Amino acid sequence: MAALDEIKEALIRGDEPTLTTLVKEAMGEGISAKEILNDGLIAAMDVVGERMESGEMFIPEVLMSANVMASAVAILKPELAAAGVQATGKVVFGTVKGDLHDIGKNLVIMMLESAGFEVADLGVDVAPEKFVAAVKESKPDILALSALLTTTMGMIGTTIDAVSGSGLRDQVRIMVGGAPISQKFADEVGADGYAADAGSAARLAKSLVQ
Ligand code: B1M
Repeated sequence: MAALDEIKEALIRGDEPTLTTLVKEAMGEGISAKEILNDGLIAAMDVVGERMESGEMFIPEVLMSANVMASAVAILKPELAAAGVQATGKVVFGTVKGDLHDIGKNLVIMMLESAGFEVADLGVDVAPEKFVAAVKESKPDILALSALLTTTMGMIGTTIDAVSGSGLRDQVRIMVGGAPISQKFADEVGADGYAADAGSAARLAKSLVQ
């Protein structure tokens, strides 16, 4: 679809004015927010990742695309959240220590909030002891851990061990996700659930609190 291709190109270029105009136009043409997100914005970030890996794009350009994506997501948010229901449970969420990626986390948070969860966002580069302190203090139903790097995914296991070590493991369900994470990895580190994307993360969270 031409509109989605144009959206992809504008995001890859980091061209915010064009991107926000195109996203609004696409919504006006009846393209769903979900389609714009998945087939436009997330698809574009995959291209950005490939170009980053091949050395065609550098960190400042990748950051520009990342920031521009946040503006586009803000436009989609009301429609994505439209299916929202009343409070479903409390979640403490963060990207693990050593990892600065937060676009995926923020999308998952948006979907959790639209599914009615109250979410405390601890941000990025969150140390295991900070997660433990937050679980102790906020008593969430779910602890949600995100990791985007193969070098930081092990920190998910370290964090779960820290929660167990503090005696809180049986008081909270733990869900994990991020590009290098799999169901097998989630099972190995003793998580209660794994989700591959923001939509399935919201479904998983609901199932964990039932
Ligand atoms: Co980085 N980066 N990055 N990066 N970056 C990746 C992840 C990479 C795959 C790119 C590549 O080389 N192809 C690669 C990792 C390779 C690996 O580990 N195997 C990589 C690298 C190497 C790095 C650096 C080491 C680069 C360097 O400095 N040499 C460095 C590390 C910094 C650090 O964290 N310590 C780095 C830095 C950065 C930027 C800061 C420039 C920027 C991040 C900006 C930001 O997040 N605010 C950045 C970006 C933007 C990317 C790519 C291009 C895009 C990530 C993204 O936002 N995707 C990425 C390549 C790619 O993914 N295609 C890449 C879109 C987002 C919607 O998807 O985050 O996967 P994602 O989230 C999804 C799912 O994973 C899932 O749902 C989300 C929505 O559907 N999900 C969950 C995520 N968390 C979940 C939690 C859940 C459930 C589902 O439950 C709790």
